[in-house]
Amino acid sequence: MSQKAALITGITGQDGAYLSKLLLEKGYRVFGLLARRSTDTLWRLRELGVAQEVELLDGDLTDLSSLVRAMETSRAVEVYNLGAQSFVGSSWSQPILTAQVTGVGAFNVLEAVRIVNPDAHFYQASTSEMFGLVQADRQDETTPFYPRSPYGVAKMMAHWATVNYRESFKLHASSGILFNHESPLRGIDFVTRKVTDAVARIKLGQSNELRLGNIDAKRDWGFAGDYVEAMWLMTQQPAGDDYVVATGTTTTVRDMCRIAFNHVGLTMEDHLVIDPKFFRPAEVDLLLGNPAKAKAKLGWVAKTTLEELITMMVDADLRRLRG
Ligand code: NDP
Ligand code: GDR
Repeated sequence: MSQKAALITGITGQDGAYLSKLLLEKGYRVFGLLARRSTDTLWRLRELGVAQEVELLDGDLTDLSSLVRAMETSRAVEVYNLGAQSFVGSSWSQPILTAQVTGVGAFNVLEAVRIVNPDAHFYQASTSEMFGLVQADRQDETTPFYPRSPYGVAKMMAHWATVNYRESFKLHASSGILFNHESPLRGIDFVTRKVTDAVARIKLGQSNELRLGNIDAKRDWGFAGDYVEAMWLMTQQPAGDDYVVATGTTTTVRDMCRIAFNHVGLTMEDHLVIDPKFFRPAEVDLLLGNPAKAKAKLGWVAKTTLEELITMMVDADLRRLRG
């Protein structure tokens, strides 16, 4: 049997790196869309030892022609749209860019699939940010959406485009409504990695404080390595569908932070400073997912606890800072 090809947008991001590794291990030929940047963006792929094995194609989510070429060159039978302006905080300062990359970008990928290979199985990286303003104690596939950031609004467009292309054109299109997932490869702006990096620096005497915004917010945090398996399982199903992917437990930013400080024998209260600069114009107060459908239909469950995740990230930051 010939080797299956997959195309990943956002291959240089956290999830792109873990998904590349997973698909390579499964024997896929892995292609990735590489956006033009003036700085090196391949560090995550190198970190997981897959930078030489993936095949990178120049392109941008805002450029349909580059996506059509990427589909033609890769002959992909599975397409994972992970590319996005994914930092919620920046979406208030760059709402139009976020809409174009994160919202219209998904339409562009769907169009490229429809034009080049409508039989390809498509995965959209949707998000618990779409639930936004709390309307249920636990969110599942039936919970109404109420996005609270330009990022959440852009992701709504991408999500409904996915549903619509499934219904209009019979594409095998799935939307994974993933709750927060983290790893040592997480971008430094996101709160878990900001915390683990700061804790490691304080432990090594390179810094003394950590400045955060709203530490009362609650998140359902899992490990990115577990979550990319759910993405792949969705594209293997007989038909496309929507799935919530979460751990089913929630924790405040405060308690997540305490785990990190405790792990290295430091007291959080000695170093944590609340800085109004990091509060958001509108907040998502509580995210707590119900992954029952993913368990029942995909056989997927989260394997990593928050304690294991945060200690793994602190240890990785300590190793990195020690050089
Ligand atoms: P990252 O921010 O780590 O990665 C984003 C990726 O998108 C990078 O590869 C980036 O490329 C690429 N990208 C940005 N702009 C463009 C563009 N104009 N054209 C092409 N590529 C572009 O995100 P994650 O890996 O954490 O998340 C993956 C996806 O899942 C995202 O869509 C995110 O919104 C979504 N998501 C993430 C969750 C999480 O908790 N991590 C939860 C739910 C959904 P470059 O490196 O060049 O900037
Ligand atoms: P989120 O993740 O917005 O949930 O989006 P982030 O880690 O940025 O924030 C989580 C919560 O922590 C609070 N917070 C802070 N956040 C940051 N980044 N920096 C701070 O200093 C700080 N202090 C408090 C935030 O207010 C928030 O409540 C992530 C992204 O990966 C999205 O792309 C993805 O869709 C969602 O997760 C699910």
